[in-house]
Amino acid sequence: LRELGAERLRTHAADVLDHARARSTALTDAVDDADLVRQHSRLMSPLVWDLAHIGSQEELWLVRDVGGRDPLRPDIDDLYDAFQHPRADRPALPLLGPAEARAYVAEVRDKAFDVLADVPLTGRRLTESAFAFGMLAQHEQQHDETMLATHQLRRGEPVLHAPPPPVRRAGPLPPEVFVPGGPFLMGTSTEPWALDNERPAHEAHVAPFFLDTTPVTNGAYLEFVESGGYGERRWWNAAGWAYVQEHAIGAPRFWRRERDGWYRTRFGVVEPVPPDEPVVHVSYHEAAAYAAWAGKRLPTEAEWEKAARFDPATGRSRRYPWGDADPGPEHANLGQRHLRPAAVGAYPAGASPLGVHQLVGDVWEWTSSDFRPYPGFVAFPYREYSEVFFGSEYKVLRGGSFGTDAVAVRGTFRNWDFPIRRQIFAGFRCARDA
Ligand code: AVJ
Ligand code: FE
Repeated sequence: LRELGAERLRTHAADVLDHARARSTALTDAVDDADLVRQHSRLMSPLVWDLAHIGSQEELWLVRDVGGRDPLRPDIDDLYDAFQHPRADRPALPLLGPAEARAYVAEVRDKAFDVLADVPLTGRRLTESAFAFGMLAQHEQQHDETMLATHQLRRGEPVLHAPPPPVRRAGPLPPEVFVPGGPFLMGTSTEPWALDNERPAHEAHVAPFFLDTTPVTNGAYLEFVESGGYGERRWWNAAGWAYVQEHAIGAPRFWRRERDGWYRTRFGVVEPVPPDEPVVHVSYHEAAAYAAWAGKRLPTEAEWEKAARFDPATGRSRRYPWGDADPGPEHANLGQRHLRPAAVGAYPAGASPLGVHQLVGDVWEWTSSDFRPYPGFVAFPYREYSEVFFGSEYKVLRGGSFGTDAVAVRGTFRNWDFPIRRQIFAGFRCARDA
């Protein structure tokens, strides 16, 4: 950021905020007002809540905190505080309506741009203020991914459209890649927009292991389904077994068996399950059960990160599997450019030095790790961003999905969710000890 200089930094911050807002607008303009205020699933907020929450956080963190400006709507702080109201209760709140929410986020954005134009971007303020703008762009993009997941849960005619992802370009790939044991640098102390939970950089050790070259495909997962894997107790941990029994789960979310094969619903389109695409919409428990059935296990997040970032030629950890360059369309399926994961082998330019493919983009990948702080963790700017979630309740997911924007994913980026969640764009790959 220091290298960019204050003026280019202002332009860059404005660009990523504009990019996020164009996406939020597209996701909320795609449906009518009745649909915006409806709760499509108890797991999700009405889309109109996400929209006004994006504005509310921007008001709190940029307009009031960074800018020191007067509050615009102090009366609605509580409505859009995610800790005050669980998702299931949000439709009953006296929320801003669609027109009010749109006007509110526009007004906040005007003020945030005033702040961006004035804020001193020098010395210590440079890192802190620039971070705040990057954090808000990431926050909005994370809610955009959540809104995309809400779209996937909504019933009705398709309203979102995008070109298909690239097809397989890589030649034949080995099923697994060997990852050497020993130390590597995990996390970051230098990535300017890294969130608190990605910091600080520290040495981590892994034992030598094998990692799947690509995420597990629908075709491979179907073998587990068809061989009766969901009904065999031995592949499941106690919580996972209870969960699939109670909810009568026998396949990934959004799959349905017809007389002539398996179909899935994807943003309102019903289509045959494509065998070469990474499986998506599986819980941690399903991922772990598949891995056990396959004679493997899920990778830890340290293993995932070593495979994604470690360059054996230099001993250095890269920003991304392909190097230090920001993600381009040739590297990874990100940013809702496509409305589905790409077939395995579609991104040879995005492979890591060890030859692991599609670590970034396509599907979030479940790891076996609980969400915990790195040694030396310091919460900032708020304990509520990460710290309150640390513990054994949440599992870490890595790498981002087709619905994740490039600003909100890195080789160090950590996402987390409950091990039963399936509405997120999550898949997995397997590992085994060497
Ligand atoms: C990092 C995706 C788990 O959506 O709960 C959004 C991101 N934090 N608003 C979430 C987030 C505050 C967070 N995840
Ligand atoms: Fe939020």
